[in-house]
Formats: sequence, C-alpha cells, structure tokens
Amino acid sequence: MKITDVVLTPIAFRDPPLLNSAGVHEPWALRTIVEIHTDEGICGIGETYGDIGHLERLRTVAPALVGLDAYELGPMHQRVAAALRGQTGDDKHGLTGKISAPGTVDRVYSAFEVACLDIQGRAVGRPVVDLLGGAVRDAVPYSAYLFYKWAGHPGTEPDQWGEALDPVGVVSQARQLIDQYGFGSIKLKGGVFPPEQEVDAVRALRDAFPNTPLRLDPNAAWTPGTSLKVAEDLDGVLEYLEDPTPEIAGMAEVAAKAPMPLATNMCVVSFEHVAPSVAVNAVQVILSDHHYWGGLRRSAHLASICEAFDIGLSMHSNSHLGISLAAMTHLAAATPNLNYACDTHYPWNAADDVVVPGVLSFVDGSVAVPAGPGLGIELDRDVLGRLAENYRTCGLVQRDDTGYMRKFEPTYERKRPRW
Ligand code: GKR
Ligand code: MG
Repeated sequence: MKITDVVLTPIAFRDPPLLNSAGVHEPWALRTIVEIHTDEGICGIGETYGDIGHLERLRTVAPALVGLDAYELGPMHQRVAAALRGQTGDDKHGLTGKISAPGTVDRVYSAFEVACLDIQGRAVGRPVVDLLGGAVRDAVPYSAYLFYKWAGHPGTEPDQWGEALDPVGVVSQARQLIDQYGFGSIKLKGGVFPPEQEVDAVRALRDAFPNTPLRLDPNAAWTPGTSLKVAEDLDGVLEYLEDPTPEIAGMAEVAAKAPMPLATNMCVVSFEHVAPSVAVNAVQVILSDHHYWGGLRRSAHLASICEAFDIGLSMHSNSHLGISLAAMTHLAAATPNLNYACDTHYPWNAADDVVVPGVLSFVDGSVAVPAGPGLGIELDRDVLGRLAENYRTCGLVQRDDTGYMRKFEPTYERKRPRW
C-alpha cells in the first residue's frame, strides 16, 4: 500500500491564559494535522506540534515518504533521519527538555507513524490498540490537569474557567474539571508562585479531595535545596513530584533524599537520556509522550525499558486536540505498566476539536478506547478549515509563553531554577 501524498495543515485553536514556569499561554495554540494518502484510497491522520521550525522539518521530510509502503515503519524512521540530516530542533519554552538530533527525528517521525498505524488499522479493520498488542484496559484514566490562570486573556472577558491564582481558585478549578469529566487524580502545574504558596495550594487540594492522588509539576523552577524542602513539606501528600529541578544530576540529588518518587518529562526525553538517568537513579517515573518519543511503537519500547529498570510510567501532554487524544488512548490501553492516570490538556481546548464528535468522551475521568478501525476517529473537515484559517490570521508561528508574559510584565524573566 504505497504512500501517494502527505498533506500538512497547520492550525490554531483557542487556548486560555494558563501560567507556567516559562510565562503564560498565548490566546492561540498551534498544531499540525498530518494526512497520509495511499494508492488503495485509504487515508490516515496524525497530530503534532505546530511551531514553525517543526512544521518546516515536517515539510522537508514529507516528500521523502511518497512511494514508501504504509507498513514500512522502520524504513520510514530511516528516511526521516536521512531527510533531516542531523538537524536539531528547539523551542522557546523548554518545557519538554533539551531536544537532541535523535530526539528531533523521533518528534518528526511520530506524526507520520501514527497516520500509518491509522492506515494499517483501517486496512485490516482493527483498532490501533490491536496493532500494539491488544488492549489491557478498555478505558484509559486521565488526570485533572490544573493550572494557575488569569480569568481571561488581558483585554477580554473572563473565560468559563475563571481565575485561579490562589488555593481557593485552584480548588474551585479542580471541582469544575472533576464535576465535568469525573477525573480521579489531580495534577497541579506549578513553578508560577513561590513554592510555599504552591505547597499551600496542594494542601488545599488534599483537604478538598482527601482520597485523590495528587501531583505537582513546577517544570524545574526550583533548586535542589528548595525541591527537597517542598518534598519534605509534602511527604505523604503527593503520589509523585514532577521535575522539581533541572537536569539529571539535580534530579538525582533530590531523589536521593525525597520521600516520594520523582517524575520527569524534562530530563529524560529521549532514549539516550535513559542510561545516564538510570546510572544515578535520577527519576522513578518517566512521563512518556508519543509526540517526542518517536510514535506509538517506540513509546511501547520505552515502556519495556521502564519495566526492565523498575521505573514507573505515566504520560505527558501539551495543548492538543482529539487526534492526539485518540492516539494517546490507544497507546495507553496497550501499555500494561502504565500505572498512573495520563496527563491531558484536552479539557482546555476541547471546544475547538478537529475530530467529529461522539467517539472521544470522558466517563469517570477515563476515555474508552475507540473501537473503530485505525484510530477510530474521523476528521471534521469544516472545523479543520476553520482552524487552518485561524492559523493564517492569528499572527503566531511558534509558542512563546515568555514573550507573551512580557507584554504584560515587561521585566518578566524566564529562570530555571527561579527559587
Ligand atoms: O502547557 O504549560 C503547559 C505545560 O507546562 C506543558 O507545556 C508541559 O510540557 O505539561 C507539560 C509538563 O508536564 O511539563
Ligand atoms: Mg511535566
């Protein structure tokens, strides 16, 4: 089944003013929708980052895939690597760590791999989860992903979520998300306020939700010393502490004394980071993310590596729509040792989903594995057209949380660690 065409559509969709250690989300989040066509008339879809550098790399690689068989995923990875010629990607926020040349290949390959798995599943009439070994769970639990946030983007009316800048606001946001989606665990994005304030917010969450697993992720905003202080303050409260401090060495220093497991999507983000991290026991949980670990099958390899080294496995997210959610759900359903509820930004962006409604829904915080062939979802072409038009007119070509924050706080500096 030969690939005849690869279509890349950059899109922009609305994003609330979510705060993090890099600044604040802009009014638009960017993604690229990938469609791969074959000579048998079957088309597969994928979703990936929309930053201009990444989009240009996708555009460089796309023509090199024409003529390949949609089952030839190993050769496809090689063609991506050859077309990129050692390029190394970067981003302006650094929230998923340092991007290496092999990591760049995996980031670019991922969306094409997902689209080909969609094609393969459609061709044989089986869901992608079956191509990954079959479902070990019928539905995938996700966590409520809380953010400190402004009530609305400056100059606009408050959005449906309202302001969350203190423990009361954080608890109220958790209630909204849990009431609407039924989530059974909670992650708070930190690194925004001095750590004592974020500890107070976690304590308020514990009081409000006594039996719900909690996580805190300051995206490397703290020194090892501050991280240890927070870890001690939250002993018995967190299921894991995510990226308190930068780099493998810093995480190892904290992990040696912290009472809870440390998790990362910043210091172990590519296969070459695993061995150095294992050598010093820097992290006890890795957040996988098929968008940068090289697609669904290579994320399954990561899961095996975690199993071999007795490292826990969770799943990371960035602003995304339903194609990514479907892919994440198939992968998580096929991964036996994914023992934590996955992260998802989906509730923040669901209103603009590019997937035809009906298949992807949250029941008690979980998404049932789509049963149809391939990813089991369909592109809503009207919405795709609208979001592509947003991209053409929104004026953004790459995510810049720090630059956006500086528009309102001109002296704002991105610092990791800050405290
Ligand atoms: O969307 O602001 C955000 C998050 O901070 C995201 O970019 C991170 O990559 O969710 C991510 C994380 O867990 O670090
Ligand atoms: Mg994180």
